[in-house]
Amino acid sequence: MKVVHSPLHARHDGGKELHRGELVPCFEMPVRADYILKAVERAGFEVLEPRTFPQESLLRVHDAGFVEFLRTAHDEWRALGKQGFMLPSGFPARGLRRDYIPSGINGRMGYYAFDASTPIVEGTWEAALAAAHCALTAAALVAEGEKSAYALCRPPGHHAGHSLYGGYCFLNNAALAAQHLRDRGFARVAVLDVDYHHGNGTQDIFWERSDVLFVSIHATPETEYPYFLGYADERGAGAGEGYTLNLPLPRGTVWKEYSTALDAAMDALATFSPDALVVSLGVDTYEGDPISAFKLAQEHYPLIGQRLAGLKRPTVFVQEGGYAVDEIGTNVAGVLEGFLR
Ligand code: Q9C
Ligand code: ZN
Repeated sequence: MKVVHSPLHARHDGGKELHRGELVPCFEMPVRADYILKAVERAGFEVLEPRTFPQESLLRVHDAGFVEFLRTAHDEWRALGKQGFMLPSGFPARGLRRDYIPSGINGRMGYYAFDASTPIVEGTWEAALAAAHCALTAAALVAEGEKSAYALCRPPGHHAGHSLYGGYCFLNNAALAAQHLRDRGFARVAVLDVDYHHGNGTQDIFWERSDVLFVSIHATPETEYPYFLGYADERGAGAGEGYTLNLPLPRGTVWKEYSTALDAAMDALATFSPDALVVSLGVDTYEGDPISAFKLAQEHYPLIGQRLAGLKRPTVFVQEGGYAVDEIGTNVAGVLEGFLR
């Protein structure tokens, strides 16, 4: 399996996030990608740099004003004499103007963000764009006939919506890959999201569409981030009604229950019968993850890969979360090797 990776990911570094009431160094750190890269090289996978794509590819899933904000936000910040990471401190919640975009940088940051755990630093745009290009390149490889490809994306993407960033995500890499496959003639595309957290951004982007099925197995938003999306009663709207499937599980979920949910997800995917599959591959379901509470062990990741291979469709893997950095490479390579076995 070909791996697409860019060293530019390291430009997104040096920020802090608001975590349980405290500003702490980001869990989403550059060494994550370095360790995954080592593990896939050790496994013998070929690693390629991403191709570049026109700005229009981003606008297939994202709002133009949002993309422009991400591209220029930190330049504006520095032009005001500020430096270092930028975090929003006010959001358009109930009772406030929700659709007005303030001209000032702090108001605009709050408008486009949905949390204070996703700092923007000087190199964030460069890294996010490179990650998007990794996902688009992996999708292009599959469109050109590869049976599978892995986009080693950092920063991740599945929390980023049409015009919304948060959850360490800026551009939705998996949604871009799915849309690219649609644009290259794959009539039906499915996205399976196995990250610990609900992929609210991907759900948002494809909510009203019947050509892209979104299926997600994640920790219940009753207690887990992102709290305000990912419940089982969310099933899509309009033409997309019935094309979103959420399978929330409680904190403490072990392999037996996870495996049952994975069976249900695979059944839904088989019924939809996609022409291609995109997997939002988070490994923050691991028992050692510092911000998550599922109990999957290393031995379970190859089993997940094997199960995904059973669908027998061209498959693009896109890296999402996973914060137990010492084991992140083994767990990711485990899924990919299990898929190929
Ligand atoms: N108090 C991904 O795995 N922090 N994003 C939550 C809750 C945000 C995770 C803090 C977690 C985002 C791609
Ligand atoms: Zn996650």
